[in-house]
Amino acid sequence: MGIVAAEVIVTSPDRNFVTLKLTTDEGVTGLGDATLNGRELAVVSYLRDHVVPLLIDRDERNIEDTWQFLYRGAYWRRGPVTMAAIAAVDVALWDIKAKRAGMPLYQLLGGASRRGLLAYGHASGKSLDELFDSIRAHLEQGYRAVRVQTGVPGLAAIYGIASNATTAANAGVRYDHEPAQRGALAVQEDWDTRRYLRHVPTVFEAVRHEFGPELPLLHDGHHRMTPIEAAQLGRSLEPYDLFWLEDCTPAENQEALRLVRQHTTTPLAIGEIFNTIWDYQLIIREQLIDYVRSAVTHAGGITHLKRLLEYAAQYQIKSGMHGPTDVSPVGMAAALHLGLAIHNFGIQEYMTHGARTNEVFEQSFTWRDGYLHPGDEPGLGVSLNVDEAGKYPYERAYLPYNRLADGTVHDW
Ligand code: KDG
Ligand code: MG
Repeated sequence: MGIVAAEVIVTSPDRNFVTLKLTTDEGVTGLGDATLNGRELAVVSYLRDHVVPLLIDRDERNIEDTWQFLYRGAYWRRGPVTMAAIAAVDVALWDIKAKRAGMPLYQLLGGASRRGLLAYGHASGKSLDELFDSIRAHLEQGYRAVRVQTGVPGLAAIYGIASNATTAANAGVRYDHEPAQRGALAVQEDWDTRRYLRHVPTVFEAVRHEFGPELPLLHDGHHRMTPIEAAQLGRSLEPYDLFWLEDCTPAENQEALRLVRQHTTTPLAIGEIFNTIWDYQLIIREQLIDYVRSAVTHAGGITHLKRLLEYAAQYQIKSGMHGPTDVSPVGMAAALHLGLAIHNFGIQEYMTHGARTNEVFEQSFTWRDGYLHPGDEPGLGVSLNVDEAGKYPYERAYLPYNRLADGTVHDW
């Protein structure tokens, strides 16, 4: 028994991805996603320079022990770089274990708790007409739930709007007709919370009027509001029955969510930038949120996210795993296996990867009638075509950032 090789593969077919490939002495391979959008090479170095030397000759069967060894053994704990690196090792070890067992990974996690995973896609438009077209296009593609992001009058470029090619390329919002803009420095976008707070409820009113009461609608506040502004937005959206309001306020200060919760019954989702169970400790215990947004890739892998979701389950809080295109097909596959197995699955974010990405990563998942399923191949069900990956070297790419009208940097 033992790991004989650990390779860190960086490829940029439609955007940058970092993948860890482990090989055992029996020739079994496992893949893990370590992609941290905009800071990819920091994780590459963490893995190559610090983690890989510790993996050679380790017993690949001892997943929990390896997790604890990498987490506690580093002395310096938590943080997105560390946790993405640990996640990649953890997922690769689960992939190996499931392949050796001859089972799809979800079987090792307890088997299927449902037939498939309800998924939501990203509809957006600068104007209402564009937004309606985008929602219709998503419904035609089979989506049964949509996230709604809208332009705000007076703001030239804002998060999540398809017609802004830079946002599309860098923010995980990928549209087939828009090429990735890579190699550029971080692009500035605009923000004005008062304009946004006035406009968004009018958009949801129009969307409900056009598409009726049944369609689950989601919205991402992308960390821009203060707690009292978030409370105001949650309350003003109550008539439109959102599935969730995401990242309504940055929650490094978990207690901020108390204030939001006191004022609104709009369900709250948070945590795509959190990376450990400890980031959620208070907001789960006090039931200040309804959905956990962490991705397997960014929250320490299957081992840690499963633990976190089991903690959440005690408080009737469900999963809503992050799934933009900056989570690689390997990270998505891990999410699908975990989501199929746990009892407290809520919804899965799903944006389709580009054609080149799908050539680099061969995948077994299915997408039918609005539901995802990881497939039944042994392991994760993803293989990496190393020759294809080699055609696309890393290209530096940054997320955008925000400034207010007076030039102040604002949360993006
Ligand atoms: O890398 C940043 C993106 O993953 C993020 O902007 C996407 O907020 C996002 C979402 O909800 O998918
Ligand atoms: Mg988000």
